[in-house]
Order: sequence, then C-alpha cells, then structure tokens
Amino acid sequence: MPPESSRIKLCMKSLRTQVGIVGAGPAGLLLGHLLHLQGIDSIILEDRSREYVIGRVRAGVLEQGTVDLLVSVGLGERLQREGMRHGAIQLCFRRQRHRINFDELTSGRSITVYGQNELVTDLIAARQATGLPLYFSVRDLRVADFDSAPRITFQTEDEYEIQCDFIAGCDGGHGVCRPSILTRDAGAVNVYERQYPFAWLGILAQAAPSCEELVYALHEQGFALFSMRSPSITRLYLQCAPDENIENWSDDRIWQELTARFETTDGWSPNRGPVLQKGISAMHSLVVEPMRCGRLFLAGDAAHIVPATGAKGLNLAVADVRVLARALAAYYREGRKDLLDRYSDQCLRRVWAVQRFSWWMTSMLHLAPDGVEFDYRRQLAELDYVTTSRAAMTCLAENYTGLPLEIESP
Ligand code: RFL
Ligand code: PHB
Repeated sequence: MPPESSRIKLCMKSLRTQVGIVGAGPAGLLLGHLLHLQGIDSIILEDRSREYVIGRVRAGVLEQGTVDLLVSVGLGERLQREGMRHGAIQLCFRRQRHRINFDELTSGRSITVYGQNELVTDLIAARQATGLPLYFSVRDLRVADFDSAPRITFQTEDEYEIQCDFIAGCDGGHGVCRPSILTRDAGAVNVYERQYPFAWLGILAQAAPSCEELVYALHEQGFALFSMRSPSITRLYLQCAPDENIENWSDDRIWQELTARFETTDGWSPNRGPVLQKGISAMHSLVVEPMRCGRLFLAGDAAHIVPATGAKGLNLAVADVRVLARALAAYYREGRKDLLDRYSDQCLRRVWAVQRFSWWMTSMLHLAPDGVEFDYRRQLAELDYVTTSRAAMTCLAENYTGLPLEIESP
C-alpha cells in the first residue's frame, strides 16, 4: 500500500484551461461568458450547490450600463421581458416622499430592478448551453503558484488539479483568493476598510409593491428601504444593530417597524403579506489595492465591498469583469500585456467613485446608534438640499444610474 500522499497523487485528475475562475456568482459567471465570446477557455469552480447559488437573495438594482452590457452579450432576453425599468427613486423624510426623477435629470437614463438570483439563473443557463465546465459543491479549493504557473486544486468525489494561464478570483467577500494574496504578499497589498455601526434586516414578502418606485426613508427610528422583485413580491429592509439576532424579530414586529418608518402624510405604506425570507446583512466598505497579484486577478466582492445603500456591489462586479475580459482578449489575440497591467488602476477609479457615493448615501440615510440630535438635523438638512437643488439631485441621479464606463480610462 503506497503512503497516503502518493495515493492521493495517483488519483488526482489533471485539467488544463486558459483561465481558472473561482466563484460562480455574477462576477465569475459573467467573466466566463465574456471569455467564451472571445474564444477563451475557462473552468468555473463554486463551493456551494447550484440550488444554494440560485436561491440566494441579494441585489436587485442594475445600472443602465450593466443592463446595456448584458443585452449586448446575449443575456438580455428574460431581463428585458421581466426586469422592471425605473426612471426615478423616492426619498422619504419628515413623513413626506420626494421624487428624484432620473429620466429628466440624466436625459433618459434609468435603472432596472431584476433580482441577482434571476441574473445568476440566466448566467448558469448560458454557461450550460456552451457545455463548458462549471463545477458546483467543490471542497477545499486552493490557489497556488500564481506568480508563475498558476494552479488550482479542489475536491469533488475526486481530487483535481487545474493548470491555467491566469486565475480570476471571483469568490466574493469570504472566498480564498483575497486571503491567499494577503498571506503570500502582505507587504505588496493594501486593504482599506470601514465598518459601519449598523446592519440591514431584509425581508422578501408575498405582497404586491404598493409603489412603482424604490423608497429610501430616514426616520427617527432609523433607515428603511422599500424595493421589489416582481409585480407580486416586495423587498424591504430596516436598519438594525450589527449584532441583532433575527430570532428577536417576529414578522409582526418587522411590519410594525416598517409601518412606523414609512409613515407619510399622504397615507402611503407598503402592502403586507406572508414573509417568504428574512436575514441580516452587515454594512461594510473594503478595497484591496492592487486588485492583482502576479497572474491572479481579483474581481467583484473579492476585491471590494460597498455598503448596499447605493445598490452598487453587483454593478461594480460587472464593470470589473468587463475590463478583465477585454484585457485577457487583448493578451490572447495580440499578445498584449498592457491592458492586464492596467486592470487594477482602471477598476480602482470606478471602485473609489462608487465607495464615495455608497458611503454618502449610507451616512445621509442611517442613524448613528449613539446619534445626537445634531446629526439627525444635519441629515435632514442634507435631504432638503438633495431634494430641492437641481444640481444636488443631478449628482445623485448620475451616480445612482451609473457613472459612464469611460471613468475606467485614466
Ligand atoms: P458573490 O455573489 O459573493 O459570488 C462569489 C461566489 O464565490 C463562491 N465562493 C467560492 N467558490 C469556490 N471556492 C471558494 N473557496 C469560494 N468562496 C466563495 C460563493 O459561494 C459565491 O457563489 O460575489 P460577486 O460575483 O463578486 O458579486 C457581488 C455581488 O453579489 C454583491 O456585490 C451584491 O449582491 C451587492 N448588493 C447589491 N449590489 C447591487 O449592485 N445592487 C443592489 O441592489 C445590491 N443589493 C447587495 C444588495 C448585497 C446585499 N447583501 C446580502 C450583502 C443587497 C444586499 C442585502
Ligand atoms: C434591493 O432591491 O435588494 C435593493 C435595492 C436598493 C438598494 C439595495 C438593495 O440600495
């Protein structure tokens, strides 16, 4: 009987691809799709099951540029049919709602409400139609030798080693690629971070949306957000403490709190209905600089996290992989390395612009837990300004619907 280590080596299956993609979230799946359109091979590896990935309730707002890109690469069919185009959002404070009219302020730009899980479903279907490899439920994934000859090892019922030219670390905020870079080369990488002293309690309710637009509310009891997923599903969020226990929030308590925070003089309130799902998400900002180490490129939440108030995380992930796919295409088609060398700088320009906007929206709309009256009154003054000055409204509208893709070019 050979020793344990050589037995494992004997059963190890070797694979080879051009780009090994870690993570089958929006970043990894879309990158695989864009590379395939350029004739570049990839293998996508995901540690969760397909059912889990498709069922995970997260983002809902797609910027105009994200929608345009998805449509242009053949992913727009269901998105255009079922996605809900919104030409405005509302800000609610002092019990009054105020519209920020994107159509008018940005010459027709808009956002589309389409669940991240719907997009991921479309992306998985597109991947499967190509027959290209996508492994779910992989275990013990590791990335190695990304300075020279990158390798990824993982297990299913077998042990695998993939040799590749590049690794794309698209494994989100809790993956292995970012820590692997930090362990390997802590001195060469900076991590900029900010924790916020609150979180969001989110629910999905079987209730027809009672307003056609998203409503962001600041109330004496805290922030609340009204959103939706379909003509029969409402999505709602409440500011809560970061260490809040979801068990303490009965459905009744959640509805009472939502009703209080959305109270308006015009009598509007969200429709109630059975709560289909609930959960708490932390608020966090993080940026890794640079977003690359050797032949390992980070994209999406693996490289940066933004607080959800600006609705930007998924959109940033899409912007990253668009830049990365172009750079890889230039490398394989023309042997050019310059776009790969510029990848991190290009992406970081957008990342910091979006961090600024997300931080601004978050600080304008949330109560500091140790808050003083001064801060609340200052926030109301800011909201007054944002809802009355055309310049301030335009600033919000431009950022919310998405900065132009050219922002990436230095
Ligand atoms: P994801 O979606 O986290 O995907 C990463 C994938 O990698 C897998 N993974 C691994 N696979 C293999 N091996 C490992 N060791 C692995 N470790 C992890 C994970 O299982 C997962 O499948 O990252 P990606 O692709 O970068 O996409 C980022 C977005 O998911 C995220 O930024 C958004 O959800 C943020 N976000 C929003 N973004 C928007 O643009 N618009 C919104 O309206 C919006 N709303 C939100 C949000 C995020 C929220 N939460 C839950 C934080 C609302 C909320 C409440
Ligand atoms: C959502 O619909 O889930 C959503 C909308 C707007 C945000 C964040 C999340 O800012």
